[in-house]
Amino acid sequence: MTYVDDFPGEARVVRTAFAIAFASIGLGGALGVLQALFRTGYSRSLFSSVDYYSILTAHGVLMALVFTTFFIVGLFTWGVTRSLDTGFRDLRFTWGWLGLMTLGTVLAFVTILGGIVGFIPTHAAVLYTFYAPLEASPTFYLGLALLVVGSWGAGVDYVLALRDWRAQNPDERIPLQTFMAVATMLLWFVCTLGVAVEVVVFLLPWSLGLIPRVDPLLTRTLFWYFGHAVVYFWLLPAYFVWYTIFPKISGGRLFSDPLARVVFVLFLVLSTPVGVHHQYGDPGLSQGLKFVQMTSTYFILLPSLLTAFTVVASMEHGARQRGGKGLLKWLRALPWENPSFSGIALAGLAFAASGFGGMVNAGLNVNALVHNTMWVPGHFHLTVGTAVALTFMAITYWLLPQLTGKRLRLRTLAAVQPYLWFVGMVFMSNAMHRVGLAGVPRRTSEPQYEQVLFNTPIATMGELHLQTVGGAFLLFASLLCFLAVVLSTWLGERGAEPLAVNGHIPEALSGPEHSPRILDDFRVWVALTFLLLLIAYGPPLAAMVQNGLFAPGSAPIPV
Ligand code: HAS
Ligand code: CU
Repeated sequence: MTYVDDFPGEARVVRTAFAIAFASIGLGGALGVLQALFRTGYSRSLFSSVDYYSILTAHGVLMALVFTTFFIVGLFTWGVTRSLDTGFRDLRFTWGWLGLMTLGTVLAFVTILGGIVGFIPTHAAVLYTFYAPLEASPTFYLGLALLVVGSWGAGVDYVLALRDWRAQNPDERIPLQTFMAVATMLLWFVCTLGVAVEVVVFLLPWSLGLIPRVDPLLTRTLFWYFGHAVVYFWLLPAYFVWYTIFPKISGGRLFSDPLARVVFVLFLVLSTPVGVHHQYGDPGLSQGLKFVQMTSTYFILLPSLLTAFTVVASMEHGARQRGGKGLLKWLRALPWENPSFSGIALAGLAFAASGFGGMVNAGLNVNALVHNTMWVPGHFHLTVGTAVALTFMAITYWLLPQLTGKRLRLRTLAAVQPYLWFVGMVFMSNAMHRVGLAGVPRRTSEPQYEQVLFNTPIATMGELHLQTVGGAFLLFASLLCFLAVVLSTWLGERGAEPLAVNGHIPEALSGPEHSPRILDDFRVWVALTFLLLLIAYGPPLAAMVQNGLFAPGSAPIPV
């Protein structure tokens, strides 16, 4: 039986979440092309320099916050109910949180739109990293708050489903997919606390005029408490796919289930006490604090390095099952024509490169070279924009037949789509990294400061701009292919015969019985997480609050 027949109600929830995710990536992607044309100087007449910031905010919010969150709650809804083999307690609650997320998204989007069209009296040109002193209309903050609160509801649904399952299976180990979904949502609860306080206590009352001012240093620190960990809220669902589905698509089995659990626990514990690595340039924080959080940032490389070895080993196992031989020749035995496979493998390659970029960013001294330059957007278009987004698109091809009962259509388009994305992104992100090294700033509509010459060691600025725009068009073409495949499959007829899709996921080579049971005790890991947070964030936050909650006594802090 396919998933849609076993869990028709949950399948509808997943499809709705995916539909909103895909609408956002379509719209956000189109704005991305405009962004590239404007920033490179190819078409400065598209819109005004002022509108640039609203468009950039819309692009960032739609891609990084809306597309990701909706896809993730859909993916985990599928994974939890499938792996526990049980539906949610009450689907009215489920539709409630999805509705809240949708309402929040519409509110935030319309508020941003108000900055571009005259007849909506709102604005939110504050970028997707929304901290003071940039101020948006209250509805922007309210919308994002609803999006986050709605996503908490998803976490509640997963935890309740796990509880029910536990009551019936007291001695069994938590199925891996549910373990991963719950660990990720716990990380999400912990890190969104920062942004919730930032929005509810400070930004919303401030934009409503209830309090006259806020402390930019405090709100920025609360934002980055959330702003780093959120990247692992995006990455872990991709890892969920890499660990639990990708080995099967490669033709084999996961190497080690215990290691996958250890990786997710490490992310839960270590993801949040590192946010200060986004504030190395911040004069309000001490050098010692920056040094400590740099060190913990280097610890958080560990679970990704473990992942690289395990996922590639599982892939090699798959290739050898398919008859692959030799030191590297086995790579040829992999199903490169299957877009679910190629998309994830290419996403992994992009992540290997951008992980090294992350190590560069993380160095307290080297960061000064790249901070606030185009290097950083280059970094995150490879991480969230490829490792995560391409994985989500690739696995959609595998999930859609299970969610709709319909055969995947336009297979040739699907097969070329991941390659188009990868090539487009190689051009665009490579050019972004390189112009960043030459000093081109990010977050500005006027990068061509008068009398400033940006020197590129290799290639001219013109060539790099061409690569950016060419890459952006390839990415957009890839996106259109993706959307065409999804739409055509979705709108297609369901055949008379039930579709025989095999959603079964084989056991890992080394199963959960090879790991200690304490790994499944989330109470221990959440307690440890809060202990580390207290050490990492307790002293600086206490000092800021002591300095005056809303009106700091120190001199104005430059931004
Ligand atoms: Fe980052 C800035 C450091 C990972 C996203 N990052 C950003 C921003 C975003 C972002 C959005 O320390 C900008 C925020 C803004 O707007 O200002 N980042 C890191 C580090 C890591 C890292 C150390 N980032 C991510 C991930 C993201 C993401 C993941 C999204 C999903 N980042 C920074 C720093 C900054 C920063 C500073 C601030 C910069 C500044 O100055 O503003 C690490 O987690 C990376 C670890 C990764 C690895 C790679 C392992 C390789 C694997 C691939 C396996 C291969 C396979 C395929 C499976 C060690 C797992 C094989 C295929 C074959 C064919 C063989
Ligand atoms: Cu970070």
